[in-house]
Amino acid sequence: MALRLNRRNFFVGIAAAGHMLGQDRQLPLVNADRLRRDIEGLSAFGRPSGGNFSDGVSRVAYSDADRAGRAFFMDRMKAAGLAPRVDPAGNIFGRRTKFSAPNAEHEAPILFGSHIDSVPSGGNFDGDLGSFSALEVIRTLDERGIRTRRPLEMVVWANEEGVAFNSGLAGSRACAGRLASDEMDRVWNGMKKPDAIRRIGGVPERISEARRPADSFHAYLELHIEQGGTLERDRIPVGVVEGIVAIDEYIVDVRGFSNHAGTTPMPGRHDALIAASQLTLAVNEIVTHPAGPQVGTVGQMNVTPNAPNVVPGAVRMTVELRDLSQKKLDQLGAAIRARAAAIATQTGTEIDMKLVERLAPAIASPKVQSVIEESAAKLKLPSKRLPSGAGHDAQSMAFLGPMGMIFIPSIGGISHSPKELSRWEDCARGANVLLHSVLALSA
Ligand code: HGY
Ligand code: MN
Ligand code: MN
Repeated sequence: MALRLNRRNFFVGIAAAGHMLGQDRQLPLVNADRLRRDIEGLSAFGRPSGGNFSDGVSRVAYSDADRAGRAFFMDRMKAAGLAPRVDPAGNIFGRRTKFSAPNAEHEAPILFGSHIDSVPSGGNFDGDLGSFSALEVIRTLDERGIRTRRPLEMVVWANEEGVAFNSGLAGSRACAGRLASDEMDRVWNGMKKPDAIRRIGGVPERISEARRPADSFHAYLELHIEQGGTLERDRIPVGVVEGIVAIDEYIVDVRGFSNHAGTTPMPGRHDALIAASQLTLAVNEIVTHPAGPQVGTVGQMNVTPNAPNVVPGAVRMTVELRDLSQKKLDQLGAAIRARAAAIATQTGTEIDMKLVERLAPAIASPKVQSVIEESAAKLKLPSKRLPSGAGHDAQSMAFLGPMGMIFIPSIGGISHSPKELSRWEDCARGANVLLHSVLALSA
């Protein structure tokens, strides 16, 4: 039987449905399906062969997968009418200049985006959500014919994860003028840093031109998955980031003496892996006593010669420390260094501990935090303020101007893993909060 509705009832029903969804039909909303399709499309670049979306991705910066993923992203930008610009550091920018006021092109833009490089065997939401949501915001404004009083500039940062060259936020630090003096001399997996930057369309000889002056944007916004379990535990769909932790990364070289595993008596061995193992346990003990929000991780360890019948002669390992307080990281670093010296003496090895990366903590702008909260409220979405235990390009941008971050829940608090997962409904909600925060800041 055909469902017959008279015209008036039909429109009353539609309006009620719109209102029931908790969304005023006048509010512009992103196209959730298109956002999902883009994130799923990107996930193919670096996917394990024969795998599917849930098998995660390895799209390490400067790799072939990263190059292919970036090309895919720039094609989507062009399809949306943007002209992607790759800066000398390899960051991808897209600028929207549909203004509501004359001379608006001279106003400082709203800058928003994230990254699309991943850790090895990572997930398909870390960075990808914020990057494609930035593009989706621009597409939605275009479709709704909305003009803004400021330019809007989206960005995909290069090498946020820092797996390549052991130094993260590489593209956004170049933008913020925060590159280390030896940064361009570094070699990683046999690849020189300038060659890596060229691989993604950057111009290392002109990397200083990637730098932007302070206040070159009105505000910076980044949507990101929480990568922790707070929002899921509290059943809150939107996180308003108060601040981002400081990160210290050390490379530790342990030198012992390689020898025959069968003919070298246990006493008197100079086993580099024994020393490295004791140091790994010491890091865990020092960081957890006294208990606190600080974290410490030995995530990478290379043993030389790494053969079952040879006493390890050398070990290179990383020690990564994080906390909102740089002072606390300094104290932890000193305690670990002292313990390393004692272990070296006990094991007859030499241990060098070198600080290779220091990312300063960053406080989000109170004004931008309020804008994010008000945008969530406008969309009838509960929100809560929380710190970020993960590092983000937003902490580079904090050196140039006011920044804010929007979080959505990570299922099980899992990230940097193929099991990283967020609900598509939460992705769309986060993108809508980004959309309305951009509108509020560019009004
Ligand atoms: O390691 C981090 O905190 C970020 O995901 N790059
Ligand atoms: Mn990230
Ligand atoms: Mn990450």
